[in-house]
This record gives sequence, structure tokens and C-alpha cells, in this order.
Amino acid sequence: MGTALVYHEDMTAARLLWDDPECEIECPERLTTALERLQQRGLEQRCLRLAAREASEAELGLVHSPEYVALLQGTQALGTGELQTLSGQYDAVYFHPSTFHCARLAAGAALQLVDAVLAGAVRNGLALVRPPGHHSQRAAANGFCVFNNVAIAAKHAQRQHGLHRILIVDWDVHHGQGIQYIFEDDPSVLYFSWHRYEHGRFWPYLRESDADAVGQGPGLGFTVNLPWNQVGMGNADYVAAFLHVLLPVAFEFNPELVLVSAGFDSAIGDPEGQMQATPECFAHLTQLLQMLAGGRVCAVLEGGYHLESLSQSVCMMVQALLGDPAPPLSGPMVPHASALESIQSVQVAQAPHWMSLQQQGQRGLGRDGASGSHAVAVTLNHPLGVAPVLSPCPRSPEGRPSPLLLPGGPEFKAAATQDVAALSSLLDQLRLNPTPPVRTAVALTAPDAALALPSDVLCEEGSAPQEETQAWARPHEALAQDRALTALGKVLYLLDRILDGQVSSGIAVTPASAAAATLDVAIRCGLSHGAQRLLCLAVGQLDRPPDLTDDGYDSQVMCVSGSASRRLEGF
Ligand code: Q9C
Ligand code: ZN
Repeated sequence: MGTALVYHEDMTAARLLWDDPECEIECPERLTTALERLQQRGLEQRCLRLAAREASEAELGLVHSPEYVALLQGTQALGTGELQTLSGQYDAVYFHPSTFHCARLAAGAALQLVDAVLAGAVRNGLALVRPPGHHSQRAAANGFCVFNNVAIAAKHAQRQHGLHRILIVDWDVHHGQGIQYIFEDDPSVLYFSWHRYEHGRFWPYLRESDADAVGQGPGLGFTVNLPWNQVGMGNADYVAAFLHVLLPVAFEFNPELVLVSAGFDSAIGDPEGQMQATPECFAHLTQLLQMLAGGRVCAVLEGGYHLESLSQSVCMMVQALLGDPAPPLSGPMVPHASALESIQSVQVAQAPHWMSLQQQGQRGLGRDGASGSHAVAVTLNHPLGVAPVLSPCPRSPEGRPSPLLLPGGPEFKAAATQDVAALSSLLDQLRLNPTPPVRTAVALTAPDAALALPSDVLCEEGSAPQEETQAWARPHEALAQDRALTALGKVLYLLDRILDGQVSSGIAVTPASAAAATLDVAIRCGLSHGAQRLLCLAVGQLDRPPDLTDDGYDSQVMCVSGSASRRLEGF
């Protein structure tokens, strides 16, 4: 099953007819350049090409008022002066005599893509459209957007295909407030958006773009906003946002379809976003999204104004949709402190609504014979202004937090302990125990000792008991080697820490030849400790994902790796 590319040349007709520095960046070359690059790289030829159709009046009516649609229909006959006057009634919008036609094609392209994916003609796809859609509202154009392409496609998927759970991932650098308004009380559509926010000082300057806007009424928790309060966010920040916010929530939501508001103004070079993520990042994000909804990912272009960055990012996304391995990410994979703060604030705001964001300890599986209490050092930048603190022990014998360990000095410790106590009791009352954004342990084997680790990472020296390690290793030839066996012991030890809730994630280094076997053991070990569903993600190259179908584990494990992606039947 392939990848659809939906396009129509007519969508290049609309352009700015007067002087307006704010609007001139939304130009026809955005589409022509991206498409040319896809052809150059031989990617367009590998897709199923679909010519966009116009959305019908009834389809536009799924989201927009009849009066607004009629108003737009009327713009086809207006002269330049009248168009400019009407444009002035909206924020950051320009109309052209072809705008109505283009906007109907843009919405129609999104509909066609969803129809192709839900009919099973293709697995996934991209609609290259303009004007974009995510700022547009029931009766208002906004931010270059006329009809809300993605929102219309979501409503259509519900009405015409009977879907009950749709995830919208909006990685455009602006907040898609239009989509938020349309679905804010609707629990059947989960809307995730990250956006340049700068504490409210960036367009569209809305209070409701902040992390504490979580939806309303039955839709509480189904709006997830991640505001970036600084420019310069890069690959590490985007991947961290996916791993620590979007994917846990999305996995719990279990969507039947993923719609992507794919704006590439969040990529490096874009004048609007001022962010640093490289085009390759979008291949990784796309790959991660394909773990959801059986890979049914429909992406619709939103923003993206740096022609070179836009076209490269589009190519990366299409490559990933086609199933090609993602190129490695460049730069230090360390998230910015401001990004961790933002991620933390989303976790706090969303924790009441999502089990996957609640304190690890509350759902630790526990394990007989686990060693006593532990405290894990973390850096927590809480919006209340608390200095670096520690996460309290999630599971101590008395059921109370155990003494805290700090990387800093003793004076630091006393102050922080007080803050922790105050914060903990506050959060206890609110039942809002924050999950630290990073709580990682690394198991070092001798040759990895040179790894430079962030100060908040816990270095574990322990290993699982030798007999246990050997028992797990026995069926695997690849684990016979000493170095592989040592690494396996470390992995099992880390897994133990994760399973009893003391650590949220761990890293260990294993010889390449033993990677698949180690992963196989880790999966079996996880399942044998009662994990209900297991998501297995191999970052990098793993030629052979472990084969578990013979053991009846196939309904619980989903494996995705950088080079090979496989969904086991019935997951
Ligand atoms: N310098 C989309 O990306 N101008 N729309 C903001 C701040 C409006 C963006 C001015 C930007 C609209 C789809
Ligand atoms: Zn944008």
C-alpha cells in the first residue's frame, strides 16, 4: 500500500495583488518549488498522484457558516480595490479573484486524501495545498487561511466514514486556533499543537494558545497546546515534545486516523518561526506518527515560507511516508531548558486527563524482591518558580517520600527540600504530581564510560543477577559473547528499575550484533512482568525486528524501527 500525493496546479493562481509585507510570504512558489523538488528527488513518481477536486458547498458547511461561504463565493467577481478592503476586515489575510476556487481545491484535496486512505487505496499521503487552513474559523478567514482544510477533513471522516477517534497533529509553528475552536468541546477529535508563543507575545497573541487551554466540557483534555516560549527550538526539542507529550497521549487515545496540519514554518530558516529544526526532523516525526492508527497518516500542508527549507522538509516527510529510513538527526540532542519547561507545563495541565502523563509511581508494576527505596535526581523547572528539585521516591516502604539525593551541595539541598515539600503537598491536593520531563538512567559498561552525560541522568552501575541474565540469553546465539551478555545484564537491570517505577527511561549500549536479540529479551521480559501493551521503537538501524509471532505475543507488541517498520496483526 502506497502514498498519495494530492495536488492541483490551479492552487498556484492566488497571489497578493497589492503591497503587504505581512502577506507576501504566502506565495505560489511555495507549491511549485516543493513539487519540483519532489520530482527532482524521484519521490513524486513513487506516489499515487491524485488531482485535487473542489470541496462541495455541503462539505464546506461541515465547518463554515453558509453566509461565510457565500461571502467568499462573491469575492470571485470583485475588483482589486474591493478585495483589498474585504481582506482588511480579517487578520493577516489577502483575497484574489481565484481565492475561492483555490480554497475549495485545498479543502477538496484534504477530503480526497482522507477518502483514499480510508478506502484502503493508499496507506498514507500528503496534500500540497494553498491557501492553508488551520487559522480559519466558522465565519472568518485568518492568517492566510480561508477554509479549514484539516477540520473539514476530520468532520468528513466522522460523517462519511464513521470514525470515532481522530488525532490532529499541528506542527506548524503557529497555533491553529481555528482547529482548536472547532473541536474544543469534542472528545472525538484530539487536537495537538505546538507553536511559537513567547509568553503570549507572538501572533496570534491568544491567551487560549497556552498549555492550560485543555478543551471544554466533554472535550476536556482533548486540546493539547505546547507553547514554545523562546525561538530557536530544534530537533531535540521537537523529538522530546513527541516522546514526552504527544506520543504518550496519542497512544492512550488510540486514534483511528491521524491528520497532520503539516506546516513547515517550524523548520530552520523560516522567517516566521525562527526555529532550528532541520528538514530531517520531519522524517523522524512522520515516522513516529506512523506508529499510530495503523499508519493511516494524512498530512495537509499549512505554512512554510522559506522555499528551500520548505521543499526539503516536504521531501523528508514524503520519504518517511513512503517508508524510507530517516536520515540521522544532526546537532546535540539536548533539549533547551525553556523547552523542558514548556513540556513540563503541558504535563501538569494534562495530567488530570491522561493516565500516561501521571506520576510513574502510581502505575509502577512492582516486582517481588525489588530493592528498597530510591530517589532519582531530576531537574524540574516548575511554573511555580521552584528551583531544581528531585522527584520524590514513587514507592518507599512507608509510603512516604524517602530522603532526597541531590547533585548540588548541602545548602542547595535544604532549600530545595523545602520547596519539594511545599510543591508536593500542593500537587498532592490537586492530584497533579508532575512527571519530570527527563528522568533517565544510563547503564554504563566500561567502554562507554567516556560518554558525556547531562548532570540529571542517573548512572546505574548495577546488573541483573548472572543466572537470570544467562537464562534470558540462552536461546540467543548473538548473546553468547561476553560483551553482549554484560550489556544484557545492564539492560535487564534498567528494565527492572523502569518496571518498578523508579526510573522512566534508560539507555544502555550493546554490541550491534546483539541489538536484535537484546531487544527480543527486553520485550519478552516486559511482557512477562505483566505489561499489557508494548511499543517497541528502534532508533537507528535494526535490520531484523524481533519475531514474536510464534509466541502469541502478537496482539501486544508493536515494533517500529528506523529501517524497517512492521505492525503486527491485530494490535
Ligand atoms: N510576524 C500560517 O502559517 N503574520 N499562517 C504573523 C508575525 C501572520 C501564518 C506576523 C502569519 C500567518 C498558515
Ligand atoms: Zn504557520
